[in-house]
Amino acid sequence: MLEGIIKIAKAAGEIALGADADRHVSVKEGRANFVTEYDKRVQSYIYGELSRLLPEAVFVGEEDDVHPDMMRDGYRFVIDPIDGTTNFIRGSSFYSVCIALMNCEKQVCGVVHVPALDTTYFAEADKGAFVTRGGVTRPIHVSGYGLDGAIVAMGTSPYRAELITKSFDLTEKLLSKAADIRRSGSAALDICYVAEGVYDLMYELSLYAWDFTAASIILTEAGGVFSAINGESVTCKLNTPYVAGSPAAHADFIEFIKAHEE
Ligand code: LIP
Repeated sequence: MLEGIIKIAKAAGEIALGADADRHVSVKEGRANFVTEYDKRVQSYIYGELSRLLPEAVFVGEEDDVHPDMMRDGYRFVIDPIDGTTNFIRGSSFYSVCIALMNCEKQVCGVVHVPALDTTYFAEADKGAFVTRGGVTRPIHVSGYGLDGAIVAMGTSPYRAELITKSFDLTEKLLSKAADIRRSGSAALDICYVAEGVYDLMYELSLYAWDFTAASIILTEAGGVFSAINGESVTCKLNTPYVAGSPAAHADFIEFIKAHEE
């Protein structure tokens, strides 16, 4: 199953790589919440291929017209066809094709393919996490960093204006302990960088399941911790504030949030 999903993610990535200069951009609800013809085309391709791979599965995808409750029995694919759409529109390499397979609340496997970087992160439950980059595959594991000296990634959205000040206030506070801050524009890619030990923590005050589910499977299989920002599980929530980190950085972050909210 995992090999088949990886093959589909890579083929989907070729659609994005072959995009016209005109991405055929439209705006969803809220300021700068972009979607392109390619987000829809990639999602449609992925749905068609996965339906052949696992006919009994249902789908939750960013570009669906209606998003069902995530608490569903049986197999469920959670898909972001292009995570980092604004980057994709502007020609940045930091966008990813995300495919997660869940069986109710159980993580089965996750694939995050970064087409423009020839990089594919993948993991299967209880079998570890891996990255294939330039044709070379190796296991990945989170770092040993706590919050002190950590590379902290964060995300925020112009279309969640009510969270922007809180996001940057928290980032400023974290920078009193962290080594530096990063913000790629693709949550899935940032979480995979945490899984690879390149970053140590990633948080965002509001993100959808299609942005984080595949990457969270890779992160936990790489020894990382993924939770809501208060430490609770997020497996079957559609939209939530979340934090991903090495065990030490995640624990420090949860304590840091408690100390700065009191
Ligand atoms: C993106 C997220 C990112 C967030 C952006 C955007 P999309 O997902 O991955 O972390 O900060 O605002 O939501 O919309 O490009 O799939």
